[in-house]
Amino acid sequence: MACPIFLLVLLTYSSVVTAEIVEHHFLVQNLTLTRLCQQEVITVVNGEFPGPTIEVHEGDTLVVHVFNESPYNVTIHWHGVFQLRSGWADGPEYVTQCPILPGNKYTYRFDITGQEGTLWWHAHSQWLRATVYGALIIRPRNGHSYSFPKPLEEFQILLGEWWNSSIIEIENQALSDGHGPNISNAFTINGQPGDLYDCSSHGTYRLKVIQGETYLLRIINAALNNQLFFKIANHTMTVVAVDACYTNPLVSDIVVIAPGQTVDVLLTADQPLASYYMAAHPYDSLGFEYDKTTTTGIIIYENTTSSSPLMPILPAFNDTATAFKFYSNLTSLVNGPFWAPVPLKIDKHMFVTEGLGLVPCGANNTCTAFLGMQFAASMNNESFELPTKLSMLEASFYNLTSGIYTTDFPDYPPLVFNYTDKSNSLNISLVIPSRSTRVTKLKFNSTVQIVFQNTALVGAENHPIHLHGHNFYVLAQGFGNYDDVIGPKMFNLINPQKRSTYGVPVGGWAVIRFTANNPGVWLMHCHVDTHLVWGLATAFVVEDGPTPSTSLPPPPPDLPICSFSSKQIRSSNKGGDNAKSIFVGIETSGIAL
Ligand SMILES: *[C@@H]1O[C@H](CO)[C@@H](O)[C@H](O)[C@H]1NC(C)=O
Ligand SMILES: *[C@@H]1O[C@H](CO)[C@@H](O)[C@H](O)[C@H]1NC(C)=O
Ligand SMILES: *[C@@H]1O[C@H](CO)[C@@H](O)[C@H](O)[C@H]1NC(C)=O
Ligand SMILES: *[C@@H]1O[C@H](CO)[C@@H](O)[C@H](O)[C@H]1NC(C)=O
Ligand SMILES: *[C@@H]1O[C@H](CO)[C@@H](O)[C@H](O)[C@H]1NC(C)=O
Ligand SMILES: *[C@@H]1O[C@H](CO)[C@@H](O)[C@H](O)[C@H]1NC(C)=O
Ligand SMILES: *[C@@H]1O[C@H](CO)[C@@H](O)[C@H](O)[C@H]1NC(C)=O
Ligand SMILES: *[C@@H]1O[C@H](CO)[C@@H](O)[C@H](O)[C@H]1NC(C)=O
Ligand SMILES: *[C@@H]1O[C@H](CO)[C@@H](O)[C@H](O)[C@H]1NC(C)=O
Ligand SMILES: *[C@@H]1O[C@H](CO)[C@@H](O)[C@H](O)[C@H]1NC(C)=O
Ligand SMILES: *[C@@H]1O[C@H](CO)[C@@H](O)[C@H](O)[C@H]1NC(C)=O
Ligand SMILES: *[C@@H]1O[C@H](CO)[C@@H](O)[C@H](O)[C@H]1NC(C)=O
Ligand SMILES: [Cu+2]
Repeated sequence: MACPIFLLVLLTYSSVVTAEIVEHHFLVQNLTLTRLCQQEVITVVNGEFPGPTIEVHEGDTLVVHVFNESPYNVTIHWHGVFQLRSGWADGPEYVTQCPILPGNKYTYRFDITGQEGTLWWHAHSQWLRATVYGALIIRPRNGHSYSFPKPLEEFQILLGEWWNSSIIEIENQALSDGHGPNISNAFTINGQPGDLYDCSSHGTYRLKVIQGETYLLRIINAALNNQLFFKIANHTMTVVAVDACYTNPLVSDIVVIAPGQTVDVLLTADQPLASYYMAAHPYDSLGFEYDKTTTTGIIIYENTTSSSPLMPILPAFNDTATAFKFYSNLTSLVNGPFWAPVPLKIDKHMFVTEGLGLVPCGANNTCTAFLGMQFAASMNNESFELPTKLSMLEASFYNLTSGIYTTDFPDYPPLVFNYTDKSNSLNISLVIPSRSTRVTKLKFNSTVQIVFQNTALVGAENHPIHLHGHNFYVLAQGFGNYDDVIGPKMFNLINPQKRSTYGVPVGGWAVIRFTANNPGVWLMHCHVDTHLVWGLATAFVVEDGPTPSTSLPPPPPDLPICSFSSKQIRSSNKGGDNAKSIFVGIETSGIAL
């Protein structure tokens, strides 16, 4: 097993504050391992599954050299990291960069400022994040402490999803058949399915605790397509942070976690000496086919003599009431670090419907899904397509957006109808979205409020929406159609939870607010990967601010290229405004991108 090459360089030093450069080398490569009684070749980082944990302090600079030794195009996303003025390092393929081709490399370089807690990193190309993921832990900078009592030890609990096939084959097959992907064969805790699956109990994740002590569990949902219920037999947990934002302590016997989200909990070993299962299975709001299996790990009290762990009772797969209660009951710790009050003046209002749809069957596809069509998904009836000739961020930076994206994403749905009425589910005049790469341009530092309204088209479902480059406040949520008289009265403007991923309730709505303080191109999408490739996405182009310190610097020289012509554009780049005018010249002189 290869070890990550790890290097610390002292950059500055004072009595209170130290900022370091934390450097890693990520080799993306094949790994053959056995799960569920059979061998599988998967894509991983540094021969580890899950991948290496990155540990930094707030204020550090992270430098990760990614070498792609895998057979696939790869990019890495640093999920939840603000990437202030470092959008070139955000990672989603064709949004902020072209993919790193097999045999190539790219160095991600960015500062981690103004946030601490649990985040994670994952591939953001095809469905490779199924196995290309790991934890990214941001601890308070020296001299600072957590907003909660210091735990004895910290453990990360990475929840994942496993197929006993190549995930790329699963994806390709789903896209060409036009239906949902094959359901997974297992869920995993730190890469292990656990005792309830065949051939798996030898590897089950085990966590040792001492009676009376308190531990921090950093729970990450790295599953591709499933929200999860997570419980520990006979124990409650105290939530202290979500998505690297401190929360008021919330005591709960359950954690509900959507793909992309993180939840930090304190666990006190306050039960009799014994061993206890931690277990996770899906919260499935749709009710089509899904993986109904349960992954487990074991918490073992020191000096226990009992050998058979107690099993928690998980909620029913469709227990929306439990999911809603957990998701909506979180509030921010307003006297904790990095809190900023909710902006009260809104510069831009948006109302975004989201949900599934159907599009005509692709040329060589088989399309066994509804009405002989294939699945799609959309926001405001626009099904998002990634460009392939140039990344959107380069297009924005060089003012070469023609053929890459347009800035006319609608602020409101094109058609008003009863969004949550299930009798519309297969209404042919409503279910077929347009395909486009439409985005929204935002002035630097403008404030945005979005009402997300889930539809019942094709199937009503909870969609976990992730915004890159920003955290947002979750002001309110509910079921049915959003009512703009009742809704605002429900807003929590005092201590709403802050997140970068939020599950909009099935057949319901949620209202978020954020400040566009980060110049760049930022994807906003459903973190269910199946829905992302079907088009449940859009992006924000946040303009530069008035000063160099509020503007996006030029791309790093090793930013991967999509094609020869984008290389040509880059090679004549000297950076800055001068460069921009040169590229406009190239475009108007007719060089095809
Ligand atoms: C990695 O695995 C894939 C799929 O099994 C295979 O096609 C490829 O040759 C392997 N590459 C290397 C370098 O082993
Ligand atoms: C998906 O499931 C079908 C039906 O069980 C199976 O025939 C097919 O091989 C599976 N696809 C992959 C890529 O494993
Ligand atoms: C896949 O995983 C299941 C367990 O869910 C197992 O029963 C099966 O044998 C595995 N292999 C294949 C080829 O389906
Ligand atoms: C765990 O909880 C169950 C039911 O609440 C109880 O019957 C059992 O005695 C408890 N076990 C331990 C070891 O505390
Ligand atoms: C476990 O047992 C050993 C030996 O009896 C003892 O030294 C140790 O303190 C015990 N640990 C706990 C947490 O009780
Ligand atoms: C949940 O599923 C069960 C069957 O598995 C069904 O009886 C029940 O009505 C469902 N509940 C909801 C809220 O859909
Ligand atoms: C969670 O909800 C309960 C009532 O359902 C309430 O008493 C409690 O204060 C809430 N906790 C938080 C942190 O909002
Ligand atoms: C469909 O398949 C044919 C024959 O394999 C191929 O020539 C054509 O390019 C394919 N079309 C698309 C859109 O993939
Ligand atoms: C960007 O391009 C458009 C159309 O080609 C042009 O009108 C505009 O002035 C350009 N902006 C900059 C900053 O170069
Ligand atoms: C929308 O549809 C729901 C479910 O069918 C229904 O209960 C509700 O009354 C409808 N709303 C309006 C305004 O028609
Ligand atoms: C952003 O807007 C806020 C509130 O309007 C203002 O206080 C702040 O100075 C602005 N920040 C920048 C960098 O312009
Ligand atoms: C890999 O990336 C290159 C450059 O963007 C692209 O031409 C190619 O189609 C990509 N391959 C796949 C399998 O997506
Ligand atoms: Cu979704």
